Amino acid sequence: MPDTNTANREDAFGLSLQKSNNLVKSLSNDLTIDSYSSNSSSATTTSDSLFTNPQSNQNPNPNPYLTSAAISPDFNGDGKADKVWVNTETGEIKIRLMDGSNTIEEASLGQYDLNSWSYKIGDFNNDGKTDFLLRNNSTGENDIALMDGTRVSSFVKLDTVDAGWNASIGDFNGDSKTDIFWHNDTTGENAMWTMDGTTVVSANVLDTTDAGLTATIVDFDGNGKSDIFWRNTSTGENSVWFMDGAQASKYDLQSQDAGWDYTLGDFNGDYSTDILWRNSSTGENKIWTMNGIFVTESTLNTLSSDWTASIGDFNGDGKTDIFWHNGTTGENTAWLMDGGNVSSEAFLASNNAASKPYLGDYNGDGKTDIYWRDQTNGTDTLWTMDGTRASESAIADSLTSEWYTA
Ligand SMILES: [Ca+2]
Ligand SMILES: [Ca+2]
Ligand SMILES: [Ca+2]
Ligand SMILES: [Ca+2]
Repeated sequence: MPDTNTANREDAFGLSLQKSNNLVKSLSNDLTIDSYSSNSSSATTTSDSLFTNPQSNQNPNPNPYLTSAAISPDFNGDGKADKVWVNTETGEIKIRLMDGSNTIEEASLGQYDLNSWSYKIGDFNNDGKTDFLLRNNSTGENDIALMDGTRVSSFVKLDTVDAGWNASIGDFNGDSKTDIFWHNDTTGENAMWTMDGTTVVSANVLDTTDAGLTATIVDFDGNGKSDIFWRNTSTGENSVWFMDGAQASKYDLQSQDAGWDYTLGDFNGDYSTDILWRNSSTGENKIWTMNGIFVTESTLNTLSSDWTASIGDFNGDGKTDIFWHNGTTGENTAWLMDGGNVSSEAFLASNNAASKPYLGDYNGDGKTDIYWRDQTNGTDTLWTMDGTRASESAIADSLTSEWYTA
């Protein structure tokens, strides 16, 4: 799942999550607690599942991680990545439908108090058009906005979930409709809402996890049902819950010490989530190619801590590639990946070191492009990618510097 670390994006927006010790009020109906079988030997339950084909859309890239409207914003379902913008002074949220470097339509979703409201994207009704989950981290309110282009086709208030709970999106039962996983960072409590459009079909309480674990939504066995990757960022311990709806099969994974951060991708194109590990102090990089709980580790070249990795697929072969930007020198390099090996590496033109790359397929040709945001003066550019070749065009109507994007 390329660049889905929404927590980081929200921090960039100043949409910080407010933590509290409040107890959950509204999750306790329809209580189903799984029997806990730690590290049981029933691995076959996960590897036998068939891959569920996602909602087909107009983007030719074969990999659902790169084309799914639940993961990459595409509000009109034309296979071209769109953009969400947040004005940090007024709280206005705006979406722009993109066609390459051109904005074909723009609309405001209104103004929100960014101290309390945050959003996640998903596709709750599986129409191939990105929707929003809006959450107020102070009051616990939750709203779903189903989108049809720049128009909100349906807006529904869901039950309130107390502050302290964080929502993650995934598709845990493989019906291609986004579900909501809830985790309370303070108490370690977990719950899941299985969704059908704007309806909560079932609300289940899951087992409580130890404090200090971070949940990331993955699909390590590639069966089209999202799984939960748990990492203890202090001890470096890792584990996974393979999900089938609200049923969790739990396994430990090998540890990776606390100095390592991770980015998700699918480097061998088998639709199972892989992990790019980066040690930001030593600059070391490695890939875990995942097949269920089986890890194949490959060591990549070391790059100094000035370099930041982003994930895309620049040659459109369904295998995610790695784009590196040097935040000190402005240098850029792309690694085309074949599993844990770099099949092609090229230095690209340097640009403004402070510019930030936002990856998406803005022209819908199946190859990930790079939107460069210059936050200081709002002169943005698009690099249309074809493998390791980049063609630059100006974004005609860049937004002013108080606007931030994801
Ligand atoms: Ca679009
Ligand atoms: Ca939708
Ligand atoms: Ca590729
Ligand atoms: Ca493209």
